[in-house]
Order: sequence, then structure tokens, then C-alpha cells
Amino acid sequence: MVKLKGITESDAVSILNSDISSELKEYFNSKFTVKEESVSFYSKNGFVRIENVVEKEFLNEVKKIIQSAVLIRKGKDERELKEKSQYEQSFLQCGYLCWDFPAVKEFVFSKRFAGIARDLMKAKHVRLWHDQALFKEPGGRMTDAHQDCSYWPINEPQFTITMWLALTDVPVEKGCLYFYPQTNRNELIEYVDIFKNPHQPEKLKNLEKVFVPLKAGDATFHSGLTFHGAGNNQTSQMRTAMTIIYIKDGVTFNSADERNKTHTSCIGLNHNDIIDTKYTPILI
Ligand SMILES: O=C(O)CCC(=O)C(=O)O
Repeated sequence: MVKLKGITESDAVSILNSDISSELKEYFNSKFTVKEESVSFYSKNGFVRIENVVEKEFLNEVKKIIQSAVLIRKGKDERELKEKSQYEQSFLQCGYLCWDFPAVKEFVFSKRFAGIARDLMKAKHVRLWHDQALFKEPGGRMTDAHQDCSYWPINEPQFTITMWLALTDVPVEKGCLYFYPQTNRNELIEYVDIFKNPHQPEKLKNLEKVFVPLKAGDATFHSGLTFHGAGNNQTSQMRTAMTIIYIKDGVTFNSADERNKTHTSCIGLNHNDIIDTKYTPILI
């Protein structure tokens, strides 16, 4: 049974039916200045940690909104962790929340976050690819190492980036992310079937793995090419994280791979079309 501390389903409904505060709305559109050293670290390593993407005073409201949406999506799931599939034991995954919940849309459409993604990718404009909450239950298993772009039908994977925002502190023992630095530079994409049959890619065997613990409000940004995963959750608390995935405006749809050709964000597109659908608006 999915339970979130301090929040019931009726709280969740009322939080999601209320307007977000005008202060938070303004904050979502405030500018975050990305340091030059973060841009170069990201270009070189394929990931970067950025502190205070959401500052303390706004964090509680953001957390309540995202937790409420997850509770509405998953609250009816009565299964214990051990009854779930291996994949579901890695995280409670809730995608495309912004299209169901206006309060989440305010968060996902934030120019503050999109501006960071734009600056790190050195893009002119970025579009939304999709959002997803990724909560790891107490006792939840590790997330196997993978490259996000292997699940996405995009011809230019180097222009995809994920913001992974910690809503509560995420130390190593709670299942923070780990990255394989500079694997964004390897052109060869390898599909790891994290859903049913994960394997450890041979090319990662002798590579250094860097764990990146976060304080609540900090985020990592990683390229769709960068191999990464997460540790298991050894604590008795839920690991709560929210992600937004961005693409550079102008990237194109690749329908060649049968596994990915029906991706929701690319609905109605033909092979090599510019990705510009109702799910992928320009955010900044
Ligand atoms: O949250 C996790 O455990 C994994 C996250 C991840 O793979 C991603 O955001 O791309």
C-alpha cells in the first residue's frame, strides 16, 4: 500500500484543487544563474549537481504538490514492495503528471528550471520531453545502470537532459543517483532492459562510478547519453524525487526502433520530423 508521511488522499485532492501561491508562481519564472563552471563540468562529464534549484522557503509547497499527485496516481495500489515486479521495486514511477494536475504543470513549465537545462545544453530554446516523479520506497531496490536515450526515439540524444530534483535529502543510503562520468562522450548507445532483464554493460566494468547525494532542493542534471543508476533505499523513509526531461528545440523523431516508435511525446510524427507536438511545447 503506497503511503506518504503526513498526507492523506483527501489532503492531496484539496492541495491539487487549490491554486499555487502567487509567490511560488513568480519563483518558478525567476532566473537562476548557471555558473560557467557548471556548464563546463556538464559538457565534460555528462552530469552536474546544482544546489538550491528550489530554495528552502518554496520547497514545502513544491513537495506537497508532487507528493499529492503521486498519491492520487498510486494510492490505490495495495501491493507490498515484495509483490511488485523487479522494475517497480526500483521506483514508483508517475509520468506526464503535468497534463493531469494544473499545479504540477506550473512546476513543470517553470522557466527557472528550463533555463538551467537550456544553459547547460548551450541551446537557444528547449522543449519539454516529459516529466516523471520517481519515488523509491523504503527497502526499494537499486536502479540498474542505463542510458535514458536508449528508450527515446530521438536522432540527437546529445541534446536531451534530465533534471532530477530531490524533494527531501537523498543521501547515499536512501538511493541517490550515481553517474559514470564522461560516458556521454561515447557515441555507441547500449540498450539495457531495466524493465524486465537488466544487464551490466561490459564497457562500464572498469569505469569509476560517482554517487551524488543531494540535499532537499538540490538537483542533478544529466545527459540522455550518460550512464547512470541509483543505489537501493536502505532507510525507512520514501525517497522523493521529481524529474523534468528537456530536449533542445529542433531535435528530430527517429521511428526506426520498433520499441520506441509509439512514444507519447512524439504522437503523430513521421520519421525525421522535428519534435513539436502537444506534449513538447517550447518552455524557454
Ligand atoms: O530515480 C532513479 O532511481 C533513477 C532515475 C533515472 O534513471 C533518471 O532520472 O533518468
